[in-house]
Amino acid sequence: MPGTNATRTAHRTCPLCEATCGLTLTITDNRVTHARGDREHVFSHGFVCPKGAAFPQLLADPDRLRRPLLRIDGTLREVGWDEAFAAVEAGLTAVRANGRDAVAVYLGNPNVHTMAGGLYVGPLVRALGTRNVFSASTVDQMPKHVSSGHLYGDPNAIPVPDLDRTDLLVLLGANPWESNGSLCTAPDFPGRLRALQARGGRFLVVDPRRTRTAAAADEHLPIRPGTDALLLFAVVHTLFDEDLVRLGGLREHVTGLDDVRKLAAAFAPERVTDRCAVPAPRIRQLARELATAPTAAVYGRIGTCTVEFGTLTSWLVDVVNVLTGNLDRPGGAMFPLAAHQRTRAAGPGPGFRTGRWVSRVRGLPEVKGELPVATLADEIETPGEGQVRALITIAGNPVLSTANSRRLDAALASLDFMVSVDPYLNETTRHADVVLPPPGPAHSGHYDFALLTLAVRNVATYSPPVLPPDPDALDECDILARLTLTAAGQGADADPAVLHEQLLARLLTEAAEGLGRSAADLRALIAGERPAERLLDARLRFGAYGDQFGQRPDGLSLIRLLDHPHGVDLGPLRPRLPEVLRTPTGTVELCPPPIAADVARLRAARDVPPEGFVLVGRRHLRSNNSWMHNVPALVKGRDRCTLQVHPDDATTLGLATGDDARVSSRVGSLVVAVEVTADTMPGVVSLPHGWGHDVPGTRQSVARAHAGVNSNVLTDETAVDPLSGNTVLNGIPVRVEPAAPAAPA
Ligand SMILES: Nc1nc2c(c(=O)[nH]1)N[C@H]1C(S)=C(S)[C@@H](COP(=O)(O)OP(=O)(O)OC[C@H]3O[C@@H](n4cnc5c(=O)[nH]c(N)nc54)[C@H](O)[C@@H]3O)O[C@H]1N2
Ligand SMILES: Nc1nc2c(c(=O)[nH]1)N[C@H]1C(S)=C(S)[C@@H](COP(=O)(O)OP(=O)(O)OC[C@H]3O[C@@H](n4cnc5c(=O)[nH]c(N)nc54)[C@H](O)[C@@H]3O)O[C@H]1N2
Ligand code: SF4
Ligand SMILES: [Mo]
Repeated sequence: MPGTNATRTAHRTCPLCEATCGLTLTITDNRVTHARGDREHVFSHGFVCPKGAAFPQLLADPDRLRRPLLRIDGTLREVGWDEAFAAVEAGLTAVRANGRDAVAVYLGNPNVHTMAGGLYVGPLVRALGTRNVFSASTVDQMPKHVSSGHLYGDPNAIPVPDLDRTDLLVLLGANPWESNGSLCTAPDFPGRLRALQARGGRFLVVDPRRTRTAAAADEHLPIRPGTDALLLFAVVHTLFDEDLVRLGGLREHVTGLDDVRKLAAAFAPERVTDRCAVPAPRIRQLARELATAPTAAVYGRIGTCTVEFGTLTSWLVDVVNVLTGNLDRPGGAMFPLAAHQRTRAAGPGPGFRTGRWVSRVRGLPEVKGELPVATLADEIETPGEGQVRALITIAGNPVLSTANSRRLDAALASLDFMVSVDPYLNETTRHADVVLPPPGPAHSGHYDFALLTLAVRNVATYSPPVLPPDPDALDECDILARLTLTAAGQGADADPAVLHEQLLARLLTEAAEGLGRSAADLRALIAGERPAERLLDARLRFGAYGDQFGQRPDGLSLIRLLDHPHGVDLGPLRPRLPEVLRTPTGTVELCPPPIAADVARLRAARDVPPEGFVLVGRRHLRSNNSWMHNVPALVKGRDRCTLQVHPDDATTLGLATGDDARVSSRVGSLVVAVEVTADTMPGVVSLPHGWGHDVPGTRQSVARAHAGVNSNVLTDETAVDPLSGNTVLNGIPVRVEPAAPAAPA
């Protein structure tokens, strides 16, 4: 309203990485004009990073799609929602004539940052009834799920390091100074590690590169990429060898200890040191430090998951925590309990299985209901029954994010039909026939269904939308609901409210049984103006801290969270064994047979001498995978998409900073500017992922002007961790040479 001062503040959880910081937003005339850290937030206490501070620029991005796009005569044009959904129905129906598996789905990372992703992706996948479900999980953390599935019987029971209370933290392949943490929700992760040091504790970093995290650490142990499983097995070996195993209170909950001891016999520190480049005495000392610290936690992330032995490494992280008595105790590695989760009766469970079906072309096992994205191109390209002919992408950019992306790019171009739910026309969505853009995050409510289950403190925050809906927009929950109803054969014009109520009724039926009340009674008590809010209210009220629909009046509910815009603190993590276990024995099964069976492969690798260069990735604080390079504040400054090369290697190769190098792998080749730095190990070169924005047909003008190169042109889709199907993205054998060799004299 001109002439009136329409400025207000609102609070919202930042959805841009896993740290879940609270933002305080300034809103002027229904525009978010400023963002800063919410000083009163119970978890982030005012912390904000440059991405959170750029929230207003991200929302205002003129390249963001505001209306659906439909391909008409080869050109994407803006259309209304009804026309877009009618085209989706026609396209899917035609392809599904070849069977349900002909339609594939790819679920990208931001699904863990939206309520729509948390609540509606599951129903959509079920309605599609396809086995061709792919996600960013298999270029990320699937090894951790497999390890947890076998160890604890629940692939989502992932222990997190108790950062705020530990005395010794060992980080492998994680760089929270840039990433702000992952599979460990901890706003201001760096501040928490500085606090650890300030209270007399220490942290060590195992990484082939001297990252900012490594530089801040008490010690940096450089390691050859892909060899953390050897290092950790040598730690396990030492713990047994030097009689340092102390299960403490875990004893009654753990089985399989002797089997682990036998497997570890082959991995004495002296046997692995040549391969992993960590001195044997240092490995033995590390084992002693972990065993004798009052409390300690080992934590591994991208550098331990996206590698040749991803599942073995992820498993060994937890094995070390168990053997030193640090699993499930304060200061060790603990299982969070989020407000929307429920505890359950302790006792044997069904356990965890993978491979209930296998992929059609390569026979790769299903894990958690999905197939490895490394085989998506195979499924599209290979003719025969079950061939993928249509794809739905939701919040994903696999053309930049997954291995051998040139091949996937071409495969997407060959599809009969493609739909993307995405706010940008980018490297992936430019192949779509229909693009369905969700509104920006200021228009949607926020609760972190995924990330709060991984938080280093039990907290709960709900942020309602801070701006009213745009009349042309469709909430992402409604977009996914309409897709679900379309896939379920109810028609493109079916009312999404039908699905919203069905999902709520399902939750309330379960709660009603648990509480001995009627679902209708509970329905009458549900609060929330929007579908996602009502589903959240049901989960919170029946959850571990819930008001049980009035039976525990001081318990949590949506209303309670709305009354606490800075979040509700539910306290430090508490021990959860044995309640959390779902294995058939009801114990931590420390030596699961499928994992033990993979140890022979590691033993064989132990003695193979390393040769040539290997490529690893890296993250930068101002990036977020592939999708935030269109925000001017986040790409300003010097070119970040460089190939880091160690000075000794640069000399041998005849390369200097600023020179162009050609990097080639089994699958592809690219040219990139060199940055000579001692921060990377000799023999290891590093290139960030998520760049390469110079392809035709996208609508991201800022990103195009800062294009960079796509590192996944080099990663190999045939290299996967066999147990999880996770792609190997770190430790890629590459050749490096000057791009323009000097003319012969
Ligand atoms: N070489 C190499 N490759 C990697 C990695 C690596 O370390 N090295 N890391 C891997 C990891 S850990 C991950 S998680 C993957 C990520 O892989 P992807 O999830 O495929 O890629 P992103 O770049 O995160 O793409 C996110 C997409 O979501 C869209 N988006 C943003 N917000 C929303 C929203 O609210 N709703 C919807 N519907 N869409 C939205 C963006 O426009 C973008 O298209 O990349 C992986 N690729
Ligand atoms: N700023 C920013 N933040 C992000 C993201 C982003 O793109 N940018 N992405 C988000 C996502 S989706 C994720 S999954 C998280 C990832 O969070 P992190 O895992 O903390 O992030 P990375 O920076 O990829 O750290 C991986 C580290 O592993 C090292 N490494 C590579 N190979 C090996 C190896 O074989 N062994 C060992 N020990 N180390 C190795 C690399 O040098 C790198 O320093 O970050 C999230 N946060
Ligand atoms: S650290 Fe993550 S959650 Fe916090 S402000 Fe930055 S991007 Fe947002
Ligand atoms: Mo990720």
